[in-house]
Amino acid sequence: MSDAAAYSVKMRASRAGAHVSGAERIVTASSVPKVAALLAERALSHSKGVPDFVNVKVEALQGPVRRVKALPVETHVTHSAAEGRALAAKLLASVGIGRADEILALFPESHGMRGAMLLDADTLERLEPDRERGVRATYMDDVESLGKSPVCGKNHYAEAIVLATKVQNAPGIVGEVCVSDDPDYVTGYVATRELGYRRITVVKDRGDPNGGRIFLYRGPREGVAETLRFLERTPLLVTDVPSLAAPSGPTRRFEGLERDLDARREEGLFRQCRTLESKTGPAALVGGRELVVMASNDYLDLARDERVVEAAASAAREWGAGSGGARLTTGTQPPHVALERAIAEFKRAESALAYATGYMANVGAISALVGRGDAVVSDELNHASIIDGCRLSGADVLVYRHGDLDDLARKLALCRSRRRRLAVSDGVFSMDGDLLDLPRFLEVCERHDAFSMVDEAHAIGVIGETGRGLSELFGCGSPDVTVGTLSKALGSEGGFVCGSRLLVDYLRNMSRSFIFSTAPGAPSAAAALAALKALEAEPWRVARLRENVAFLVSVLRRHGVEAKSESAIVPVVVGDEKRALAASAALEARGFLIPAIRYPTVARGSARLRVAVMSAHSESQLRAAAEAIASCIS
Ligand code: WAQ
Ligand code: MG
Repeated sequence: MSDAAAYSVKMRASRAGAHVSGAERIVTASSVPKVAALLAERALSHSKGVPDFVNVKVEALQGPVRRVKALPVETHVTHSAAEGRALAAKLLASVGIGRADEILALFPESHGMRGAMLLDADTLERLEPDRERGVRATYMDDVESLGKSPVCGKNHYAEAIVLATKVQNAPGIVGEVCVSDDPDYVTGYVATRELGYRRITVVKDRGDPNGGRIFLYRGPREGVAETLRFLERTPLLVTDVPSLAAPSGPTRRFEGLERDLDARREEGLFRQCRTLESKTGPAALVGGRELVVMASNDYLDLARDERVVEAAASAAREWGAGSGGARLTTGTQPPHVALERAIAEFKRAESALAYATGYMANVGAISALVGRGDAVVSDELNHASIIDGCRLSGADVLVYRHGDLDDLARKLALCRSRRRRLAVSDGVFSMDGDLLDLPRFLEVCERHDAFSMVDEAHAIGVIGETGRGLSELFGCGSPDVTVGTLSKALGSEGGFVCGSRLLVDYLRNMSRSFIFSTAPGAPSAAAALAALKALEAEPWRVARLRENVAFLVSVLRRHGVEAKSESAIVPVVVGDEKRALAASAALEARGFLIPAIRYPTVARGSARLRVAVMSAHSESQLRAAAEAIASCIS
C-alpha cells in the first residue's frame, strides 16, 4: 500500500453552531467511502446530542506521508489533583520549563477552546493567532488505520498519543500539557521529546470541567509561522501507538480498581452500606443506638403495617417464597395478577405491568419504546434509572434544562423527523422534591406528537388528595406511560408501568427487563396489594404526611433555614461535599439519621441533606429534627 494514495477524511458535527464531535482518519483511496460513512454515523449518534450540521471532508494528500514513531508512554499513578499537578510541574522543570505553576493555572482560560493555547515557554506570552479558537493540530492519524479496516469508535487515549506525538515533532515545540476537559475524567499528561508521553492519572478534581491543551514554544517569533504550518498543515502518520492494556498479572489488573477507589475516598465520596438493625419505621437501631430516621421512602409507614406484613407471610405460606421463574414462563401467580389489576384501578388506567424494581420499569419501558433512529428528550435532573434507560435504548438522547418545558418543546421540535419521540420526566424529583408541571408537559408532548412518560416513584401515595399522583393533584389527564414503584410509599418492593392496554401488551412483549428477569415472589406482590388497599381505605395517611412536611418546613424556616417542599422530600442544600458529610455526622450524634447526598447523585458543589418525612413522624420528632438541622449546618 503506497502512502501516496493517502486521503484525509475529516468529520465535524455541530448543533446550533456549537461543536458536538469531530474526528479525522488518514486512509487509502479504497477505504474512503466506508470511513466517510462510519464517521457520519458516529456524528449522528453522538451522546452529546443530535447535530443539525455534519460535514465530512475528503482530501487527497500530496506526496508520501511522513511517518514517525509514537512517543513512549509512561503512566504515573497519582491520587489527588495537587499530587498530579506537582508531578506535572516537576516533569516540566526537569526539561528546563520553569514556570509550570503559572502554566497550569491557565487551564480555566483554555476551557472551551477548540484548539490549544500556544505559549512562549519562558515568557508565557500567548502566540496563537486566534485566541478564542486556539491552534488545532490536524492531518494526523495512527498508521494502523491506513492498512486495516477502520475502527471508528473513540479511543481518547490513542488519539491523545497521536496528537502529542505530532506536536512534539513540530519545530520549536518543547513541551505540551494536557488536562482532560471532561468533568468526569481526571487524567492528563505532560509530553516532551525527552520524557515521552507521561500520563498522569489524577490531575484535577472530579467534577471540574476546566481542561484543554497548552503547547509550549521556544524560539524566535519568526519561527512561529513555521510551527503553525507544521501543526495545521503537514500530514503525519504515527506508528507503534501502544494500546492502553495494562501489563498483565493479577496485581496490575487490580491496581486500577484500587486507585479509583482511593480517589473516591480522598474526595469524601466513598460509600458503604449502613445496617439498620430493626424493622423499617420512623425510628431504627443503628449500631445499637436508636435514631430517628428521616431518610426512608416508606413515607406512609406501611412496610411494617400488620396487614401488609401478614399478607406477605400468608402469601409465602400459600404460594412459596420465590416465584421460580420469569413472568412469561412460570413466575405468574394469582397475587401478581390481582396486584396488576389493583394498580390499574388505583391509577385509573386501563392496564398495568409489574416489574421487579422501579429501576427496571424505567429501563425496560424506555428501551422498549424507542431505539436507534428515535429520540428521547429527558429532564437534566431525572433519576439514574431514566438516564440508564435512555442510554440503553440506543435512541439519540437530548437533555432539557430542569423543569424548562419551553426547552423541552424546542428539543422535541429538533427531532421532528424521527420515527418516534419520547419525552420523559420525573413526577417528583428525587433529590429536590419539586414537581413536574404535568398539564403543560402533556400539552407540549401532544403538540409535538411525542410519547409522554412520567416516573411517579416519589408521587404515589404522596401527591394528590388520596395519593394517586400528579393527575389527581392537577386534575388533568395521565401521560401515555406512567411509571411507579411499590417500594416506597407502598412499603413493599417492585415497580410498575401503567397506561393503555395496548401499551401494556407492547411492554409485556418488548420490554427486556420484564421478560428476562425472575418475577418477584408472591409475598411482595401480596404485600403491595395489601398496602394499596390500606392506602385507599386510609387517605388520612396522605393528609398526615402533608401536614408533617408543612410543619417541618415551617420550623426549619423559623430557624433561618431555607426550605420548601411540594412532596415528602425536603432538601437542605449545603453545597460543599465535606460540609454536608460533617452536618450529617453531627445530626447522627444527636440521634437523627439524615444522609448527605453527594456527587454523582447530585451535581458537584450542591451536596445536601435530604430530609424525608413520614406520616408516622411525631410533632416532637419533627421539631427536634428541624432544630438539630438548623444548628448542624450553621
Ligand atoms: N489540536 C489542538 N488542541 C486540541 C485538539 C487538536 N487537534 N483536539 C483537542 N484539543 C484541545 C481542545 O482545547 C479540547 O477542548 C481539549 O484539547 C481536550 O480535547 O492518556 O480530553 O479531545 O488517558 O476532549 C487526555 C488523557 C484526554 C488521555 C484528552 O481530549 C489519556 C482530552 P479532547
Ligand atoms: Mg475531552
